[in-house]
Amino acid sequence: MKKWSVLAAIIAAMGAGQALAAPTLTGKPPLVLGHRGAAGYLPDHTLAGYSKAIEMGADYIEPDLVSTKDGVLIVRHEPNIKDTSDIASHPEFAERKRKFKIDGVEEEGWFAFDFTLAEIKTLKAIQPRADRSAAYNGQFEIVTFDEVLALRAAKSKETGREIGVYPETKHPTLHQQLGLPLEEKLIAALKKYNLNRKNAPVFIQSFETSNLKALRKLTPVKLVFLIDGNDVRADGSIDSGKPYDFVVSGDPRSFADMLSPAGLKEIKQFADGIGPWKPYLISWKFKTDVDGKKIDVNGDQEIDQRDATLLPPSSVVHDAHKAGLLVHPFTFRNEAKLLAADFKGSPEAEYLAYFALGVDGVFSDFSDTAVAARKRYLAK
Ligand SMILES: [Ca+2]
Ligand SMILES: [Ca+2]
Repeated sequence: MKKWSVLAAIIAAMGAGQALAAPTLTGKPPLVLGHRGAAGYLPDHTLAGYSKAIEMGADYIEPDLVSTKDGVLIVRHEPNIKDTSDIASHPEFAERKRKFKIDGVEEEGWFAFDFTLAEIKTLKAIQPRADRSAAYNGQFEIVTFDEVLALRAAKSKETGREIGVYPETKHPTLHQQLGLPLEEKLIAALKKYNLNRKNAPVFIQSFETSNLKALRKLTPVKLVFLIDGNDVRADGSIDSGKPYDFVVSGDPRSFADMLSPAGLKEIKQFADGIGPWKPYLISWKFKTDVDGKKIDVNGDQEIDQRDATLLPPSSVVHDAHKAGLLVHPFTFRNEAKLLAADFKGSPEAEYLAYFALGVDGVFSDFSDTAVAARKRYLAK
């Protein structure tokens, strides 16, 4: 009864008339995708983090791929490693700090493509988020995609369940321009581990369309187009942004335009699913003052999602399923400040709302919470 009442409350919060629970595209339970490993607990993209995600029950682990100077795929969320490694405390690399435009936006730091793998191996990973534990900083090395696939194989054997891998090509156009393209090396690594086959437990994801189109010709594994956004405005509308390959090719469309029925039909030509930022599915709005500024509703001197309330769900899951596309929204996190007021501080309640929409998987920093919520959802 208790489980029902939580779900019912969320459905009610999302607006009357919403069907109780929509099925996933395949009818199978939604997947738990261990975002950057176990990002809520350990530094991103470390073997310890991926192992923890697997222990917590994640179905897939999620390595982000960037290239070193000598063309080796390593796992980092950005080419700029200033926030995810201890490079700032390596005086031997001080002079290698520089400014560089990543997809048209200037950054300062140390860039993976300026360093050989041997140099990268002298560094250690650190926690990039100020609100998460720094206790593991400096303990784990930066690893290659190959090492992640070896871990996946070993853990699959050890646990008796086939762990999936969900690599993301980071900034594929930029890597192409640098003469360090990611795609063929990615496929070669999958081949080495017998994962470049139809029905392999693999999804390749990208925020760009052109490399997915190229990959479609190179591999039978499933492909996912990520749909990014910059911000949720006070009224709940989304400031969308554009895929960088559209910027380069002069395609005027935004990420949001690709969620129209016509856009989804086009995506289906080169991908098996979409990975939308989660407010594209259920957005949230803020109360505003006379100047249109967001109001601190709970009076804690911060403006965050606790001050926002949910809007009714969009038709994106329905429309994507109708186009034959899987839907894997990102990113689910436990921190209370990242949860709309309707969820009353419960990350499980947020998962239940999205599961009820029929999403096919969730990218989560806290796979244990996602697995618990899924269990509760499936038990109803
Ligand atoms: Ca990622
Ligand atoms: Ca507040």
